[in-house]
Amino acid sequence: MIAFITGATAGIGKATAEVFAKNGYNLIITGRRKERLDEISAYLKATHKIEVLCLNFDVRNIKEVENAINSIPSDWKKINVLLNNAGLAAGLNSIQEGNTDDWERMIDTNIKGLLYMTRNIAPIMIKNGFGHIVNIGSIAGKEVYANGNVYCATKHAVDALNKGMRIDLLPHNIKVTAIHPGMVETEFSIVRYNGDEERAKNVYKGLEPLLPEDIAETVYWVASRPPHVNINEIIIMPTVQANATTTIRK
Ligand code: NDP
Ligand code: 8X3
Repeated sequence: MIAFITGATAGIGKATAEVFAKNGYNLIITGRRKERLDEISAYLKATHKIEVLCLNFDVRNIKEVENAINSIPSDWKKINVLLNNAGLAAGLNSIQEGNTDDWERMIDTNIKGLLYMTRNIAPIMIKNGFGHIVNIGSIAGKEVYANGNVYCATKHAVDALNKGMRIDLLPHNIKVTAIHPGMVETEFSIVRYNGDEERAKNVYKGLEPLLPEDIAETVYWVASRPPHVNINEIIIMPTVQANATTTIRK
């Protein structure tokens, strides 16, 4: 069994790689930080006795995506699961004060990156006659909060694409699932606040957020249902979070 995980150098993608490895999957893992990819690959191979193929590229760059996928050896093309996980929030500003570079990064990564990946992997799955695409959305794809404007829009797009893909891929025996998490403590907030670790820590202060492992277990659970069962989507929250803006803090 083979799982292809984008954004496996940190957070949810990294934790998911480990859960699939623990369950005997061979892995194709991706990210821009090559050193981290190589370290994670060495660790997973040694710990779980699996095979790992590292692909080092930026999901925003269509040529890099195509070259990386064209470079996959044929015995690695029996891809059972694609996890479209690479993504980010950049900034938290009102629409009138938004940074347009941040907008481009979010749109290019969260929407176009996910599309480029799907456009290149879905034909391989169609040829194989099986596959499962799992898209990481967000609670931000289900509701909108102050200053979340563009990030929320990108995750609403993921929600729509998840539904559209399921229809288009239905005749090809390809399952499509979205997982929409609330707060998960990863590098997400450090990236959102442009490296400001103090500000990022405050996001999770006084509450128990989800861990990347919680999402990883969920991804594995949806991918391990019997062939006749597809989980369309899951919204998964910390117990202390009711929606994007309502939490209980100590
Ligand atoms: P992290 O910042 O910890 O991890 C993000 C991963 O995405 C990294 O491996 C990073 O790799 C990769 N990535 C980002 N941009 C690119 C790019 N242009 N090309 C290739 N890879 C890229 O964040 P999370 O694990 O939290 O985020 C994973 C997904 O979960 C995202 O889609 C996010 O929107 C979503 N999410 C997160 C929530 C949270 O609270 N943390 C809640 C809901 C959804 P590298 O930098 O090496 O390229
Ligand atoms: C990440 C969760 O609430 O910061 O997608 O948008 S939130």
